[in-house]
Amino acid sequence: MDYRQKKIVVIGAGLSGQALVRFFCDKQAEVTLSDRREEAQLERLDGLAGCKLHFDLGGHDIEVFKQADLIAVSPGVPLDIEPLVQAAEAGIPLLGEIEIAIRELDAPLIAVTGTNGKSTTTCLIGEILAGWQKKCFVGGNLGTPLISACGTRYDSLVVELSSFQLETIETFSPDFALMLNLSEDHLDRYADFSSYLTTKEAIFENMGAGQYAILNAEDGRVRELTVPIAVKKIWFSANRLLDEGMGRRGDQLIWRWQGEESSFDLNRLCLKGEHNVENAMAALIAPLVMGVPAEIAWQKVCEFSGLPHRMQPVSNFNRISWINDSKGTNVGSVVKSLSGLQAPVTLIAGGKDKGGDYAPLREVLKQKVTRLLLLGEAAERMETQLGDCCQTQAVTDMAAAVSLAVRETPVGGTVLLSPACSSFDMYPNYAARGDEFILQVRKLEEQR
Ligand code: UMA
Ligand code: ADP
Repeated sequence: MDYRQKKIVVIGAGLSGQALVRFFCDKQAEVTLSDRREEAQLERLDGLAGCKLHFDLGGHDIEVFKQADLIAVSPGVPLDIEPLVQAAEAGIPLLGEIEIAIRELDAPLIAVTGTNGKSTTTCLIGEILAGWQKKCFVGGNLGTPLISACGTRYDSLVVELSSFQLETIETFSPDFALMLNLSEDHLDRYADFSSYLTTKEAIFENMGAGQYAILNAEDGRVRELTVPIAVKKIWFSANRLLDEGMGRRGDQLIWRWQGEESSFDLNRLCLKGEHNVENAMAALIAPLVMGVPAEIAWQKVCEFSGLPHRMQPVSNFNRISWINDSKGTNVGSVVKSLSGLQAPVTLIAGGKDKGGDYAPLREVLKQKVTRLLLLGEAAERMETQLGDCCQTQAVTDMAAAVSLAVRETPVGGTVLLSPACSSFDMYPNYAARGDEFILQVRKLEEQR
């Protein structure tokens, strides 16, 4: 696309916004960066070094928006904010970061979505393709914006997509689209669960012949949502053998495709937990269809020991197992994380309330959790919905949570940070929250 001399307004000065500014500056556009926050409140703008641009900070100036040739929006910016509504009424085109990027890129594209397991699965696919000596871009919602891939030649692109990013796609059409699972999330942005599901479904909207949907056969919502899509479906099931696709027999994964069968021994897998078996299965499929030899693919999956902030073992201080699952940012993920642990667990949860129902946690709380410590804005609503399942207490901050946890968790027990909420009420992101948990545990170790 030719953006020379075009007036582009980039909204959001975070990771996506800074990468967009750099992209448009390189294309010699006239760029304005707009953010609702004042300059002093912004995180570092390191990504903008060397870029010539205008700023519209401390709010969005509707006049600036109305004079734009294009508005480029970051995923965290809701499309119904007043300045965007007015700009749309004035006929100003709007594109999201993913759509802008994909119009410039031309390598085989694997897109990963679903409610949970996206980052782990995206990284696994990246590891497999890198092991096949392919130059592979791995990013998206995971952390490196897709737009930063523009200008470099890649053999393949592996992109994690959130529902926010899927809201603004227009022509995006991946060669492989993975839908891992679907449960309630982001109800602070969507009117209801069904609007969230509709957004997720958009991943398939431009797909057609020669492309593949990789789907979880054991997730009823995934099955239902994908009934109408006209793309070749490849299923995976962690519970049973499949005639075609990735199934399971005991501790073997069985891949059946085009009359051939290969098997993968789960005993070699480094990753822990049933949810990671699902992620590993989902991750293998696209590379195998692309022609990666089964042994290379499995070797790379088995070597992968997981990402930080996802069921990350932190310490065995006081003979308690301390686990950081700060990326457990919705109810579905916390159910999975707790299911894989033995009682007694002290659970540290809470944060920014996304407006969903906490009730799906009730059963697993009763089985596994003896102490529930609640942080942040969501504490009150969580206590109301869950307070009768186990002993529950609101705490002011992570230091208080950790010091209570060490006093009240018995030897042999587990302290799990898995919030079921986003972090933005108290931290810049989930990683800062996880780091704070680790820091507080390290302080305990030092005090001893
Ligand atoms: N802002 C405005 N006006 C608004 C709203 C926000 O100016 O009305 C500004 C904020 O003041 C802030 C900026 O927008 O300065 C932040 O933009 P952003 O929220 O899009 O954040 P980025 O740093 O660009 O990060 C985004 C993703 N964040 C979100 O979707 C919330 C990152 O996913 C992603 O890694 C990154 O792009 C690169 O692709 C994080 C995330 O929390 C991990 N994702 C959610 C999740 O996984 O649950 C969807
Ligand atoms: P996402 O990128 O979708 O948030 P991650 O791979 O970062 O997913 O994992 C975040 C958390 O979600 C994990 O710590 C775990 O609690 C949970 N999780 C991971 N994979 C799955 C899965 N396949 N099904 C359900 N929960 C999962």
